[in-house]
Amino acid sequence: MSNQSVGTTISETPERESFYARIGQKNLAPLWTSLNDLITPEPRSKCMPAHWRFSDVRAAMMEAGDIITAKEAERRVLVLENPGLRGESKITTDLYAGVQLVLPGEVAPAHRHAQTALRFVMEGGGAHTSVNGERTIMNEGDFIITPPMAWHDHGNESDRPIFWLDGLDIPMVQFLDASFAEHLGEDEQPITRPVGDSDVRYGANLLPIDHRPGGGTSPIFNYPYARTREALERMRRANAWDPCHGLKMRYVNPNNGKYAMATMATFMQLLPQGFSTTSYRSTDATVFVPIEGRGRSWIGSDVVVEWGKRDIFVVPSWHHVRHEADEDSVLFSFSDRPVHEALYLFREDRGVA
Ligand code: 1HN
Repeated sequence: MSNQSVGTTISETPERESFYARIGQKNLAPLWTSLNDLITPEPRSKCMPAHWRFSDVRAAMMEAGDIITAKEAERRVLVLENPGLRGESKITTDLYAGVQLVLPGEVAPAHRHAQTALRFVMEGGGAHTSVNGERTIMNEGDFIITPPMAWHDHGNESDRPIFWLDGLDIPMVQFLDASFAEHLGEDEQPITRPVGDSDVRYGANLLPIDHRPGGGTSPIFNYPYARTREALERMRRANAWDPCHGLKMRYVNPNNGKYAMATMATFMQLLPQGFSTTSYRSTDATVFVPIEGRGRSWIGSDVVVEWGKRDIFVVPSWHHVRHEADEDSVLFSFSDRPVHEALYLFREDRGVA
């Protein structure tokens, strides 16, 4: 019963076909021919399990570095296109992801837009991004937020290339027809606050006495890896492993205890050497980026991804996933879970214990 489709298969007759053609001219269509595809018994997605090796992405990015500057491109990014959604600039049905390269001495000029962006630094360090008048230094493993309509520009004053993953809610904003964007007209925005200001102001389990939380985005815009990694390392001593996730934490907005961004959830998880998770599935298609370690993940019924440090892989909605770590492994991940939860659509299945 539960796996049965809503509606039945309708056979076509010449009379029906000619009726559909006639009403089509009046912008009308029968529901009974498409009901099965509209109301599916379980999520049915064009989004496919996918895997990008960092070595491939890095090589392509360095070639991109030879043919275009960050300034000319505005953002020198290679889009991670889900193989089931080619040409749509989507890594999942409602999320965008790309890998961005800023070479030493380059700038990516200031602009702002309605879309929320997350950055996850994959390789390099000592570059910076500025958000709303404050700079932060970007280091490997850092999770950095660009809130909606916040001016942002990036620069690399270090002596090595920096690569990071951009995750944006572009397809979601596109679906809602709510995109706005503008250029500042300058490479860099004016800096009005010292480096680290929002971290000390909002990231030390304290809030300014007259702080009035506004918007759905965390006021902390850089969650440094050093601190996240230290937390995971100290928690592992409790030896309290979740069978589905190992040790998995979510990044939090201190204003409200919710996710750090309104549209995207971010997580960091530790899988110790030799750990095998049990099978898990949830409605939020998830993008994983291992930042340490090596292992494999079984996705759905027929895909195995052998992942290493800095690879990227996708688990589509409602696909079972199971991870196995060959070394101590740390996996960053993000998804559209806040939207599922806000709309009471979130479901998860932790399997049978
Ligand atoms: C954007 O603003 C950035 O600021 C990166 O680094 C990727 C992809 C589409 C639209 C805006 C950035 C982007 C983007």
